[in-house]
Formats: sequence, structure tokens, C-alpha cells
Amino acid sequence: MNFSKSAFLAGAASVAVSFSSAFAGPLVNQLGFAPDAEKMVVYPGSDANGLEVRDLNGKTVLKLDAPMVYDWDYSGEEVQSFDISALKVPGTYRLFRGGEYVGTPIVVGKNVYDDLVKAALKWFYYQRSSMALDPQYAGKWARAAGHKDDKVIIYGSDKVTGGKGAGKTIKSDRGWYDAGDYGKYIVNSGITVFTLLEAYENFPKYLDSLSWNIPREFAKYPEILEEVRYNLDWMLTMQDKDGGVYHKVTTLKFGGSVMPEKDDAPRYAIIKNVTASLDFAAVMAQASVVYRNIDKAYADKMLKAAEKAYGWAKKNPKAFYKQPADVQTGSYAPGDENGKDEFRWAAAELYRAKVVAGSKNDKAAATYLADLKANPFTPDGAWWGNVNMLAAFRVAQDSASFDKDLVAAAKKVVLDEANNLRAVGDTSGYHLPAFPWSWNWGSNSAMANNGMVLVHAYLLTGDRSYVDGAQQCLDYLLGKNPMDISYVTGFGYRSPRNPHHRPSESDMVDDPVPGMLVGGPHLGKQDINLDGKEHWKCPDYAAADKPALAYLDNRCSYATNEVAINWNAPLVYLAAALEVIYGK
Ligand code: G3I
Ligand code: 9MR
Repeated sequence: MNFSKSAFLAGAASVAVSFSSAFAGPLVNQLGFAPDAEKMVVYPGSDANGLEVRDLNGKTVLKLDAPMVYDWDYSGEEVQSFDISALKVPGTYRLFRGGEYVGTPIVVGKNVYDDLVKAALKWFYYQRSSMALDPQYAGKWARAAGHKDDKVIIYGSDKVTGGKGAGKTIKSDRGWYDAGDYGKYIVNSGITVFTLLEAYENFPKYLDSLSWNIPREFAKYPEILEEVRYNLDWMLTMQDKDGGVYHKVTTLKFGGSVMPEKDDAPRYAIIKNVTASLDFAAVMAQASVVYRNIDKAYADKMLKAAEKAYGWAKKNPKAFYKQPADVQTGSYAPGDENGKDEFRWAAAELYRAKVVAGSKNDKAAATYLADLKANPFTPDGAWWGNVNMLAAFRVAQDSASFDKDLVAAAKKVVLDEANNLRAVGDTSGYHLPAFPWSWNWGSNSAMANNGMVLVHAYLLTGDRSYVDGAQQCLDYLLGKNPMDISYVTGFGYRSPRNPHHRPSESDMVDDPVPGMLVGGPHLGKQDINLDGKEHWKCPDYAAADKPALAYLDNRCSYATNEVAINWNAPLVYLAAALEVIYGK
């Protein structure tokens, strides 16, 4: 019984092809598994045939009977899942059902995610503004420098945006483009830099064992810290003299799909606010700890900046970002702003940083600790709009800095979330630890962040069942999903070809920049041309009205097929974590 898979959308043209609601083949992590990992194969349908696994010599190594059939509401499918975890001998295996070969080989081996981790990290280099990407590092995706950002206009200081005086400007160069657009955003940089530095704090030896060929300015730095510094340096330029931090550097409106050097509209540093200042404070404090042993001067500079930003936020606790009418780039302003989660995260990172810097008995340190204690944790998971979980990660892991009550409270937040995720992962048709609210814009990053919670639960308890949950999240991203796609460009048997990513759209290179996790399916329909008047939008790819099917591999789909730094970062963390845990 051969299952044909409908071809993925080809070419850059926004051809309207609606997907069949599911593929009838085995859905599996297309990169493979570590020998000791949990290995699940999901099969849409309710076929009575079992599953046979053969090695490359054709020898049957595993036979499983047809399992129970479960409904999976997120795709509206009936599915069966086969547990092939008994496959532990490294090798490549083929699946047979009803005596027929059914495709998508299974790889079992060590370091199956190394190349993915390196490419996902390398992508941050590809996102660098203000510098040319040379062929020796960027290969065929080499490009000219874009956005020198040496004369960024302070929003409101020029006549174009209603200001009176001549536009005051700042130098706000370096830093990563946020996503498919050329904006640079502090809020999104916060959670992104946290996640990459957390990966380094948790798995330094593994990350130091990798190299991904980026230019080196700071030879003594570990490679990941070299890359992260490129964005930290930009973030530091966004702090005003009074300690307040601007929200973003962007043009007033999104530009067209052109290469960076062609995107030449004026760029603005837009509006200091409390959320940006607190995210800045938190991540600068964290970075001051991570860089302290290799560059004390840089660490001290960041800690000083962090304290100033926190001070500004305390003086302006209600100064939330409101997008002005003449600014139409990304807002990164969650509707439910109260700032409590950002204050909590910043206080936790600042207190730990002061302890590490030997200033635990400072008056300021006492303030940070008091503020943290007065602002109890909530059960919220991590996304750019709620950073509570980042504060919980910090405190739960650092019983040397924080008292046992705080550590216990933080640990409870992490473990409660992890237990809820594991319960879903172990009982859902696709074995995916996800909540209904995981299916918002950027759903793939929610799955990766869910995996990050599960990894932290393992780090805190040593309970390997949390690792199974983390594996289930990565499996989904790499192929165990109804779209039968590895959602990372250039990785897997079937991967996105047309991401919403200006360089990939306009560089005249057929292959998209590799190592990018696309946003993934969700039902927001923000990029669907519902009234027929918005030609740049997409045909209705969400006809099935199921969240896990509402994905379109086309440049038009910025709501499901864009890429973003806060989406790649948890992918790096999750894949690196599994390599380390299974590599032990
Ligand atoms: O939080 C609410 C939730 O309570 C509600 O149930 C749900 C469904 O309505 O919506 C949730 O808010 C969503 C929010 O993301 C958080 O998930 C908004 O609807 C949704 O519009 C918002 O999308 C954001 C999108 O920009 C549009 O603002 C994405 O998170 C964010 O990743 C994306 O970021 C863009 C930048 O602005 C510009 N650069 C590209 C980048 C990626 O697309
Ligand atoms: O490219 C922009 C992407 O980064 C944003 O996430 C998205 C939603 O804010 O907007 C994209 O820009 C589009 C703009 O909103 C409308 N004109 C077409 C632009 C490219 O699709």
C-alpha cells in the first residue's frame, strides 16, 4: 500500500494549493533519534496493519501490532502512534506496513542534531545588520552590508514624525534583524538572548565543542558568546542617558522584499518604555554573569546599564509602549501589559548578578531581592509577552543566590508546567506536549519553549520522563506533524522552501538561508486575503480550520512561514539539550 504525499507548494509565486488535511504516511522526526531516546511514529488513519521495521539489509528488527486509534482535535484526524524506542542500535531503518515500504527512513545515532544546532546558531550570523556577510562565512548567501544605522533618528525629534528640532540621531549599529523584516526590537531580543545564554549556562561544554564558522572579533570568547555579543552591543546603544531604553529601530513602515542594502528608508529609535527597559535590564544582568569570567570590563558595563534601566523602570512603571499611528512595524506590546512579569524577571537576574559580582550586600541588591519577594511567580509559560517563566528558571536553578522559599516557589512553577505538558504529551494522539494556547502566531516557538520547560524540569529533578516530553516537542518540529514537514529550512526530507524572510526572498538563491525555524501553523488568518483586496496576502490556506493544518509554505504567509530570532533560540536550546542529555 503506497501512500503518495501531495507535493509541497513549489516556487515563489503565491499559488493557491490547499493541502489535504493530512498525509497518510508515517510522520516522524526526519533527522533521527539518539539510541536511548523515546522514538514515536505517528500514522494518520485507523489501519489494521501493524508496523514492521527492517534494517538496510532487509532484516526485520521490530514488529508492532496496530495500536489504538486516537482523535487529535488540533488536526481533526484519527491517528495511531507506534513506539519504536526499542530501536537502539545506530543505523538507518525502513518502515513497512502491510508488507509495503512506506517511506521516511528512521535514523538512529549519536549527534544526529549537531548540524541542526550549528545551523540554528549560524542563522544569527546571517541576521546581522550593519555588516557584509563574506562568502568565506556565508557561502552562497553572502551579501552586502545593510543598515549602517549610524544615524538613527530619535522618533519624534524630526519634522517627519512631528518633531520640531532637527532630528537628533544616535549610532545604533550591529544587532540582529528580528525576523523576516529588517527591524531590531529590544523586547524580542530580551527573550532571545536569554535563551541562548541559558543554553550556554546549562550546556557550556557541548556548545564549546561545536564550531559554525563565523568571523571572530573576540578570539578568547566562546563562539556562541561572540555571536550573542553582536546583539548585546546593539542593545547597549538603545539606552538613553536617563537609563530608559528605546523599543526598537525600524523604518516607519515595513519595507518591500529587498536585500538589506536596498532597504534605504530612514530608520528610527522609537519610544522609551518600561517593558523594553526591564527586558533590557534582565538580559544585561544575566549577560554580566555569563561574560564575567572572560571579559570583566564588558560584564561590569552591562551590569551598570542593567541597574540604570531598572532604575528608569521603577520611576516609570506605567510607561508602556503604545504604537503611534504613523509607525506600522512590529509592536511587541502584548495586550495584557502590567509589567509584573518583566519586573520579576529583571529583579531576579539583577539580584543574581549582584551576588555573582560580589555586591550581594549592596543597598541596590537588597532592593532587587525585596522587589522579587513582593512580586510572586505566576503559572505563565514563556513568550515575548510574558517572561515569568524566565524568572522561575533563574531562581529555581540558583539555590546559592536565592533562599529556599524562593527556590521552592520557582521550582513549583517549572514543575507544575512540566507535569501538565507531560500529561498531554503522553496521552495525545501526536504525543505532543502542547496547550490550546500553544497554537498562536509562532506556534513552533511555543512547542520549542514547551520543550525548554521540560528540559528544565529534568535538570531540576533528574526525572528522565521529562526528557521524553522534550523529545516529543522536537519530534513535532522535525517531522512528526500533520504537514509531514521538518519546519527548519534545509533540514529533513521535506522542509520549508519559501519562508517569509526578505533576504531569502530576494537574494536570487533558490535555497532559503538554512537553519531557520518557521513560525508554524495557527488559525489567526492575519496574512490571508480574506476580502480579495490585499494582493500581497495569501489564499485561504486555513480552509480546514484546524490549527495544526493552518500552514502555508509561501513567502506571503508571514503569520505561519516567517522566521524570527525568538523562534530559533529555543530550537537551539532544545536540540542542544537533547544532544547533551542523551550523549551522557
Ligand atoms: O495573547 C493573545 C491570546 O490571549 C489570544 O488568545 C490569542 C488569540 O487571539 O492572541 C494572543 O495574542 C497574539 C500575540 O501574538 C501573542 O501570541 C496576537 O493575536 C498576535 O497577533 C500576536 O502576533 C505577533 C505578531 O508579530 C503580530 O503582532 C507575534 O506574537 C509576533 O511574534 C510577531 O512578531 C513579528 C514582529 O512584530 C515583526 N518582525 C517579525 C515578527 C515575527 O512575525
Ligand atoms: O514582513 C512583515 C513581517 O515581518 C510582519 O510579521 C508582518 C506582520 O506585521 O508584516 C510583514 O510586512 C507586510 C506588511 O505588514 C504589509 N505589507 C506587506 C508586508 C510584507 O508581507
